[in-house]
Amino acid sequence: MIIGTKARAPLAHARLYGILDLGYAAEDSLERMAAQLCEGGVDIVQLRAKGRDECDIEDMANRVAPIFRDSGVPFIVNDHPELVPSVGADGAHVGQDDFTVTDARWRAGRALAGEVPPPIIGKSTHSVEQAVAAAAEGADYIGFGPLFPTPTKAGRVAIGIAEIARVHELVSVPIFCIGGVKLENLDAVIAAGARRVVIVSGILQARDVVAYCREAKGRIPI
Ligand code: 3NM
Repeated sequence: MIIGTKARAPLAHARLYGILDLGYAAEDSLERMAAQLCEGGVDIVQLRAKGRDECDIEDMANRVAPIFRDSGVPFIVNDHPELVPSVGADGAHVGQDDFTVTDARWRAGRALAGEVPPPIIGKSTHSVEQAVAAAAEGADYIGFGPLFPTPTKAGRVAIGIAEIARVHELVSVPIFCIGGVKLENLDAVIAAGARRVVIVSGILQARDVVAYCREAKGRIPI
């Protein structure tokens, strides 16, 4: 297992977070989609495969990890921090009902403690209070949303964009605004104070994934 040094590009400068979500990306297209996300300029990427067996997720992660590593794009595994060492990922993302940040970090780093940079641990948050708590818990970054209703996370109440400015005042770790973000509403999300976004279905359902990523990234101020 090799951890590429380029994959440690600072999270602090990340603006566009892409997710390789099996709800949209066909399993046999993973390598192609991964390459397109890299070509489009995503700054960080996650593999999200809800409902899939851990061994299948490990296989899929092993297929795409070298692509992200070669492009210097930090690679995050959703929900399964224990896979981080075996697939050579850079970190894991956990939800509110999953592991604590401390537990996720331990699971993600225990096998290689001391040999590689500490894993990046991100956490989903759905309110300003949860965002503050996740930062206090030691999350390296947070997701904040869903801003808008989205089929990618069906059933979760949208929190809107009014709290984006306040969460940026209170939380100093990188905040990735997520949920229903598309090119159509990206300017409004940025005007509300977002500095970083996650776009899932907008990117994965685009006719031209590379162009969509480039357009989105170009609209997020440096
Ligand atoms: N997490 P899309 S919203 C995976 O609010 C995910 O924590 C969310 O997908 C959260 O860009 C979401 O297709 C779905 O709306 C984002």
